[in-house]
Amino acid sequence: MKITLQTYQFRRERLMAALPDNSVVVIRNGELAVRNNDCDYEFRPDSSFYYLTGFSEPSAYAIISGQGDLTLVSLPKDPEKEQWDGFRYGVEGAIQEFGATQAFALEALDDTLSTALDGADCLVYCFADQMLREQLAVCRDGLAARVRLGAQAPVQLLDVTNYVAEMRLRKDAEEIAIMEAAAQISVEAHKQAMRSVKPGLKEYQLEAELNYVFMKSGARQPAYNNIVASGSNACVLHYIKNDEDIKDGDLVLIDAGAELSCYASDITRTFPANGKFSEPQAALYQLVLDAYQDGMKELTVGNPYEACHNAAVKTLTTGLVQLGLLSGEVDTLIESKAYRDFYMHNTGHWLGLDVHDFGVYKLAGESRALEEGMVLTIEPGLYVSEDNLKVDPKWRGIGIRIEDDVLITASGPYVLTHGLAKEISEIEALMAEAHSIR
Ligand SMILES: [Mn+2]
Repeated sequence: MKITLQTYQFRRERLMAALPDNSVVVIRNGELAVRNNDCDYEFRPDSSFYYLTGFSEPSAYAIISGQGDLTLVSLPKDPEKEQWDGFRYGVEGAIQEFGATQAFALEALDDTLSTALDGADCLVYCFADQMLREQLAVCRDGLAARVRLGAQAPVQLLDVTNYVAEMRLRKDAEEIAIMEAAAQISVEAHKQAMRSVKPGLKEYQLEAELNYVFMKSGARQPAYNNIVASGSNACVLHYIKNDEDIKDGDLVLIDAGAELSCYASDITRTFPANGKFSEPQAALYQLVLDAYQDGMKELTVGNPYEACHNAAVKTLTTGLVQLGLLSGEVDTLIESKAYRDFYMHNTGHWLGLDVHDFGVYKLAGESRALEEGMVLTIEPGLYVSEDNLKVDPKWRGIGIRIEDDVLITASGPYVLTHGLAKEISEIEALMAEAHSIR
């Protein structure tokens, strides 16, 4: 599954059409990062760079000008280096394989930037990219110093971030196909985890099942660090140590998603280590599931983004009162955010090339309306701290989250992560079946 060259070209054309006349865009793909001594982490391209070029080598720069013309600056062909570190496209490959109108070796970066900026009115780059910011400042100073020789530095600076974010927010058919494929790999990984869990395993031994299914299915990496949290570890929202024993009677919360062609998926499921929810676990679980269902109803075209969260909060708060974890009037408890003792995060986020994808959530101070082609997560949860002495001890240390990936369509929410058990009866049945086979 691959994005076509025409799509990358079309994206660059759309970006340039959104920018002022005579703009030049400069973006950078990032550098290899050292893990230890002479070992690097595997390189993962910058999401926006990849979105506009499809080029995934480190140390690369893209200059976009005119109607979307691409100039690529990248590591040159070098047989000796390639013998050790692997293939490089080089100048020829950049033109032939990526549709660049021009390409240069990295050593020509300064001259290439200088030529590209000279005479442009508006320089567009990622303001948060400190290294690029400094390189471009040196380049602009160089042009300013040569003004009597006819050089002309751009006078306007614009941050590219929100322009690309708006484009990335609405997914096209190619992206949706990849995201559904990534989502379905994650569904299989979560099923595998539910089937193989048993008390006595280390959390990371269960994590191994996820990584096995991801890689076997064609996804080389998870989209983010796998969270495999048993018992009260589930109350740590980004728990990634994953090194404790899974105990009989624990719930296990897994938040993990495969990355495919740089697109993320993001699923959370919570299930009992021994295959059977206890009564308090089931009561809180059902409440989170009700909040999920009520939030899902709000994921329709034209509805504000925050409607899903508000619906989930209302359901959760109402249920917390009914179960006796909170006391008072529901509206007052929502107003005072009393639910935040048990539910301290939002009910979702944009999903795409980044797991927390680019894109603003408000426009002019108002929650933005959902549109066809947007992809977001829905992920209500409840987390009762072990130290919460205000609630009955039976609730303490329970952490639950249920999360799926949703595409907004004209006919309602479409769950990309479809087919994965989430009802209590479905989860218990899937686990019982696996136990009987084992
Ligand atoms: Mn998420």
